[in-house]
Amino acid sequence: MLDGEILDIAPYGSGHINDTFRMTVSNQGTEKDYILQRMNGDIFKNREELMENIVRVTSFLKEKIVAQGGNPDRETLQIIPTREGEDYYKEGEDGWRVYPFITDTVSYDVAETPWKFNRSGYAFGNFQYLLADFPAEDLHETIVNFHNTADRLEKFKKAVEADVMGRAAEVEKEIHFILERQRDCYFFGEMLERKEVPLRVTHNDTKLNNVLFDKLTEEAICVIDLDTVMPGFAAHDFGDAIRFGASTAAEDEKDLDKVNCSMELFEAYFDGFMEGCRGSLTKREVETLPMGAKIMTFECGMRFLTDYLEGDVYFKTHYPGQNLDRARTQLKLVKDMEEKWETMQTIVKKA
Ligand code: ADP
Ligand code: GN1
Ligand code: MG
Repeated sequence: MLDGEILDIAPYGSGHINDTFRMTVSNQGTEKDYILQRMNGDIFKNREELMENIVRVTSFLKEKIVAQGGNPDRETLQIIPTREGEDYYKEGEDGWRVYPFITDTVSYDVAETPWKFNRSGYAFGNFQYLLADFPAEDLHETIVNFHNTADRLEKFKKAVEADVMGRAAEVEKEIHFILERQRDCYFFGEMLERKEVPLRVTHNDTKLNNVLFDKLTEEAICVIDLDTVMPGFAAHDFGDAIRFGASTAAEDEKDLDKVNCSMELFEAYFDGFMEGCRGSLTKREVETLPMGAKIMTFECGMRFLTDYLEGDVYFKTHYPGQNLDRARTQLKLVKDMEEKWETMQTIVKKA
């Protein structure tokens, strides 16, 4: 519940899913900022369950952070309940939530230095470490089959088949590239069946702009965007971060010559992630980290292309064809990772 007068509400951040606003409230002469968010109801069908997850996870994190002598007001999100004591405000099909705005922080769309990327790796590794004994069975699956790559492949094939926008012919090369590599989509599912890797509580959307950096210390202090915290693979959290942050260009760069996976950034993130996980990953999990990077990038490319074929109904776009540009950068990154496979293996063997 917030008392006071709303002075300003302005769009904020560059997320692809929710509508995010920075809201300034004045109360008895003091101004305070909040993050006001409309959850995307097309994507998150069950906001009740989603918010239950977030409240559980953030309460758990708060206790851990306090126990370790940290500052929970800066190191975790915390939901501000409504006047009625609900976790969020329901307005028809919409759901709105409010978090305190964590002041003097910044989130990056590009890793400015390997060191900053290293710290984001630490933050996501630490996030997973802190949640290692969270009761995973308490979590709802907010998006079913979110990182089930085999299921993403099926959905992609259906979109190609249906071709509702008549765009398939234009992207024949990209379709071919994906189909040539479809075997990879089963990698983690098969590993799980053979019980070679465990399911952990993971973030599942570890891109660089989902962590807040302290402007003063330049440390990555708070993992945000908790909509997809669910049981998953450590290598997926590692891989999704590499996909976005180790790229030498923007996610929608048109000039593919500029798009490469930087091994310097890969190594920086690997070191930070391992530090944050504090030895909790098994040997096999560490071995699968490069595959996590390749598969998360491949899956994301497939998702962007699926959305392009379906008429841009999932990811927010700011110009026509943006999802195709995004898909192309991801597929270029996959190709580049294949060429740098040995280097990635050498880096993870350090551990
Ligand atoms: P989306 O799901 O659309 O990506 P996010 O939850 O990631 O939405 O929020 C979008 C952006 O808003 C983030 O990248 C970050 O820059 C900013 N942001 C979100 N929560 C906070 C917060 N509590 N304090 C400060 N900035 C925030
Ligand atoms: C979305 O919400 P945001 O912008 O942090 C998406 C991720 C994709 C990413 C691609 C819930 O992340 O899975 O990897 O875009 N989130 C959801 O940039 O689908
Ligand atoms: Mg986000």
